[in-house]
Amino acid sequence: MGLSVKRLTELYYDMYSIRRFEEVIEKYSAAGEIPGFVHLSIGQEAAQAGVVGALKKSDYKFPDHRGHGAICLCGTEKKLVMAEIFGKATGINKGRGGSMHVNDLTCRNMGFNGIQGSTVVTCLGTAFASLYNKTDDVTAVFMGDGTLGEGTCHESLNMAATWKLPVIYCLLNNQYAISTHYRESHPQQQLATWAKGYEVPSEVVDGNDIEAVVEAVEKAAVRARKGEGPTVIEFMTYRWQGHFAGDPAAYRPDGELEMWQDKCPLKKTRSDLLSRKVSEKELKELEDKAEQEIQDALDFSLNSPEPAPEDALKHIYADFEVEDWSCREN
Ligand SMILES: Cc1ncc(C[n+]2csc(CCOP(=O)(O)OP(=O)(O)O)c2C)c(N)n1
Ligand SMILES: [Mg+2]
Repeated sequence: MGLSVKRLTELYYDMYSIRRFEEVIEKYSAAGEIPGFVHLSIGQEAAQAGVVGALKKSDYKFPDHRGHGAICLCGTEKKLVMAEIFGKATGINKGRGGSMHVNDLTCRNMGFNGIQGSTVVTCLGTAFASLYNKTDDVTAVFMGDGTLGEGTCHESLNMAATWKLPVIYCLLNNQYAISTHYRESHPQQQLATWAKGYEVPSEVVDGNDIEAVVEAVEKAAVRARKGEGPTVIEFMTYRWQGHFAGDPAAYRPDGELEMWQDKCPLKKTRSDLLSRKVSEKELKELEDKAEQEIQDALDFSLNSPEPAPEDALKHIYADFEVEDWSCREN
């Protein structure tokens, strides 16, 4: 099938900009400018941009802890996402969320909470809401190979399959859960076969090939919107950095990183576009535009204030401030 040149070019922009976004986050994290743990998604751009790019704005997305890339593409301005990761008052969640808790319900980025396997369950709620309210919004949940070991994944797939809920399980198999290779912690050669026990269709996709990612997600979304239930898609990919920013990843065998860097999703799409007659000049202009967008996001983040100490208890609970707890004492 293949995507149009226009669409592939837009997706290349998305991938390039989230790569630059993450490189900036890596640099400032190393410099101690970003509070807390940061999990980078460099190398996984095709899976992140392809999943979000294949969905509608009103489809629910549940990013995971390694989700900056997907989060940036759900519709929130990148500068608001970056300022959030810097813990600044101007961040989309006013600096209360940080790297792992960026959410923006206006574009149905439903956020993460730091517990692996938790959103695999809570995402059933939005999927059920679509069914109950008869909308055609699907729910896409990101999960890693390691997360699949959580019992919640089985409970979730069991219920989604039984109730034919419109869920797309986006299983990003980046080979490792912290330092453990997936073949050391799962019996399957390919994790997608996990779905067979629940009679749910599943597919293994080259997660570094954006066209393959989009095609698989679109197909799963069509099924889900027709009421045919969930799909599991295993995207084979790799994170170039260690588990968290600063992890030297000493557990990886020699040459493995380089092998995956050869399969860089940006490099592949760039050369596909060149072979489809997009010029070097056009691509360079696009890349410069992305560089500028990320530079602007960085300037905004660095120049933004920290949350004020006197506001520390604000914006933590929905609809009421901590001070309002007094009303519950009676
Ligand atoms: C319930 C739970 N157990 C353990 C952790 C600690 N932890 C955070 S990320 C992670 C590994 C996740 O691996 P994977 O699902 O493959 O995602 P990846 O980090 O590779 O993107 C673990 C064990 C956690 N956050 N929650
Ligand atoms: Mg993993």
